[in-house]
Amino acid sequence: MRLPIAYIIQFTIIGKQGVGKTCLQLQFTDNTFPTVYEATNDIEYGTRTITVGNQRIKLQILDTCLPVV
Ligand SMILES: Nc1nc2c(ncn2[C@@H]2O[C@H](COP(=O)(O)OP(=O)(O)OP(=O)(O)O)[C@@H](O)[C@H]2O)c(=O)[nH]1
Ligand SMILES: [Mg+2]
Repeated sequence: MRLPIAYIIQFTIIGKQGVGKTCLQLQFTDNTFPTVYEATNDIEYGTRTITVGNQRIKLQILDTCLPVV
């Protein structure tokens, strides 16, 4: 039987434009690397569930275009 999700942890990736935020997110959640650069205009969202010990943890990753000051 599949273990229930014990925790949900949300991460927000921020950083200057073009530093690789979207690539980092897609590599982590989809195991893909975009071949064409396309600037993020809003917020993208991906998830990945990992198991630590006997607990399943869902990681929610938000990819943003928030300005960094
Ligand atoms: N060499 C190298 N290039 C990378 C890496 N990660 C991303 N890039 C390249 O950097 C460029 C920008 O990547 P994105 O992931 O779209 O960057 P971003 O921070 O999401 O950009 P914005 O959405 O415009 O803020 C792309 O041309 C990627 O191919 C890396 O680890 N190494
Ligand atoms: Mg982006």
